[in-house]
Amino acid sequence: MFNNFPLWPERASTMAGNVDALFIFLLVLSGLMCVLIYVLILYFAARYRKRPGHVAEQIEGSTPLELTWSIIPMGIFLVIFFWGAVIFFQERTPPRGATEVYVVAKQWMWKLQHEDGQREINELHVPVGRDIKMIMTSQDVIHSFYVPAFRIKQDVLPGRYTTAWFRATQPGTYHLFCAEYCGTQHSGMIGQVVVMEPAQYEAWLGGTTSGAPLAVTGQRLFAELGCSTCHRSDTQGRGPDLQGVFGKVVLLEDGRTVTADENYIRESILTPGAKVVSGYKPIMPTFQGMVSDEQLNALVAYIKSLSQSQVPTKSAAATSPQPQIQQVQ
Ligand code: HEC
Ligand SMILES: [Cu+2]
Repeated sequence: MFNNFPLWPERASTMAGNVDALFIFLLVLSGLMCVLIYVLILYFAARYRKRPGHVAEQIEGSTPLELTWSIIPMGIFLVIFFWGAVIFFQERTPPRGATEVYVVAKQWMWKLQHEDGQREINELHVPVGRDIKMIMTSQDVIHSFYVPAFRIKQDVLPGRYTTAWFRATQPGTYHLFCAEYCGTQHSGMIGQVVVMEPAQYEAWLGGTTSGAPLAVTGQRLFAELGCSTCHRSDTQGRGPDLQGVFGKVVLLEDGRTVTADENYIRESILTPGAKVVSGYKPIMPTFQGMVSDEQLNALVAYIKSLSQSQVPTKSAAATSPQPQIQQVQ
């Protein structure tokens, strides 16, 4: 609609149209209310101006009037609330089978790790039309991952994961900003998201030196750090078998339950005492300070890969039916 008129940033994700539609609705609604109020002020100022022989008359309550001005605004606000909530949940809920990219923010750069082992700095290459889920953490202070063309912005926090997702609809190069003031070079903490046609993307994947897939790096670390001495699939292990743990509900020693997501795995490695699995002794040592955020990501990716159902193969991810999100252009 406004593609050649820079009133809005480009729209390059499935979410962008939805966000803009709500934004335009709010803008038009506020504009109309503003006009209505000012027109009435002017009209009443003229209509009821001070004139000899006219005395103001106090109106003492009117139930129909009060009901009208309560119910109509409430209806309008509920529309805004539900519309906003629907978009919020769409943005919060990464579709199943999304391709995962791990993001580590630090003063002042973005480090990205692909499932297949490619690593990038301040650049993220993705194919058009595929759901991408970012699992993000910070090495130091709070940053914020902001891609205006996708209408996504998510704070990136030290010590835990936050996630965001998008599906790009237009090949091109888009700005990536840090949107949380994070120190002297904050304004320089910029990058780009390069959205490519699938064929081009395959060529890029092929032409980029990649290490082992992230889960394989994680498996190697799992052995090197000695995790495998306690976590074994035979009964000899002093720790629980991690096969199939990811995505499951875990019963804890103190009776609580917790879903084993990325944050749980991360916490289990850094602060094992925080949530002790039922039936086990809190003997697992902390690995705080011994593993970098990138290595943690690899460990998480490996533990995830042990739950096969959670890790669809590349082709399955590409062909599985995706929830269609209504797009307003
Ligand atoms: C000394 C033995 C030991 C070592 C070494 C060890 N763990 Fe553990 N781990 C345990 C025990 C015991 C538990 C269960 C009690 C608890 O939750 O603290 C556990 C729990 C876990 C859990 C939660 C499992 C669940 O079923 O919910 C994860 C994930 C985990 N460990 C990962 C790791 C990783 C990754 C490493 C290596 C970096 C590692 N562990 C090293 C003993 C160990
Ligand atoms: Cu920053």
